[in-house]
Amino acid sequence: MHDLSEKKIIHIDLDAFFAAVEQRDNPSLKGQPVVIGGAPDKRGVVSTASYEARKFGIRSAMPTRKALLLCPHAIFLKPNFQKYTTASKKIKKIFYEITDLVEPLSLDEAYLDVTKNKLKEPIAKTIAIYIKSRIKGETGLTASAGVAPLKFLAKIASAMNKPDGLTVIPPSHVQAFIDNLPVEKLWSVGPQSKKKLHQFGIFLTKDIKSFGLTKMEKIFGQHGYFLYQLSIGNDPRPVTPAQEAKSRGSEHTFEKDTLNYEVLQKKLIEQAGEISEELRKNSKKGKTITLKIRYNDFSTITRSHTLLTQTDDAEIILKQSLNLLENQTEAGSRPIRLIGISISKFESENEDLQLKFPFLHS
Ligand code: TTP
Ligand code: MG
Repeated sequence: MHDLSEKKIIHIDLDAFFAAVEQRDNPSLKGQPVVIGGAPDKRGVVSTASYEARKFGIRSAMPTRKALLLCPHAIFLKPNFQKYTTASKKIKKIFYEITDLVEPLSLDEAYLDVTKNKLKEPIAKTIAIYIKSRIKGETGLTASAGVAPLKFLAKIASAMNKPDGLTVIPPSHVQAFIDNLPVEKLWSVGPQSKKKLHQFGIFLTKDIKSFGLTKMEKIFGQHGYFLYQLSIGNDPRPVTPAQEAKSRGSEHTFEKDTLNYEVLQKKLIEQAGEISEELRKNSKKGKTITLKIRYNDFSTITRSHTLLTQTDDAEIILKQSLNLLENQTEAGSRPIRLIGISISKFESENEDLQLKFPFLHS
């Protein structure tokens, strides 16, 4: 195990984020089952549910129709992304006042490495309490925090006492904590890996340890190596500061799968316009245009074209997308569920590459 006194990591995750914002802004929703998501009659899914709604079994990603059956008196609301983004920016600002080593995972979630921090505060728990109270004061929302010397443990810890939780796993408790962790709690273990681990009699993380590195690698390959490292308290992943988005895009899921070529073209016109506007707002230009198509059986393809020069021009983006649609997809003959365009390879990335690999351009 690495020297665990080395690192102090905090994982912050807001509680029932979208629903909490709505309850904050409309007091009549407080204490009520609130569900944020797409409309029940339009194949929408639940984005999130307030803790009151979760008592009825409502969960994220569940069809809204099902949520309605579970709790007919719940209040269903459409998401209001502008509000969520505003709150998200506020919490990020607080994080950066503490350290630049912030790794946001989504609008409401981030890792902070506070081993060294701008507050010069040596006790990570004190920082976590401070962050929670600043978030409450500045956004009116509650957050849960996990404090641990390893990334994966900080994340598990923040989920342990939700909502408004604060859980600390001090270095001296780390190994015992890991030993008794069910394997499915480990970062990177999904339903498939869980099943396979169970088949080998590996249920708790200490079973990975006793299984041994050699056998883990033999059976699970690289993943086995990684899991073994976690089991002995080595999480090699540093908190990695956010990088600027590498692509910009726009996607749309149709209410009904479509065979209609004109409907697809119309959507691409809209999307090319949106992307161009977004690029211009951010003074960005991209070179690679990617069309994404999801057919009605959920199989998904992407097809790309790289231009000779960068662009932010809606017409050029549209022309290339239509070209890809016509020549490289089954549009018109196979029902399509989702269509999207994105653009990547921004100027600065190429400049970076040129600096690193000047021979590429000689
Ligand atoms: P989460 O942090 O996963 O969930 P949460 O904040 O609603 O609840 P918890 O208290 O358990 O942390 O996700 C943050 C927000 O992201 C959530 O409020 C809505 C959105 N979201 C989706 O839109 N779809 C999803 O499938 C999930 C999981 C989240
Ligand atoms: Mg959350």
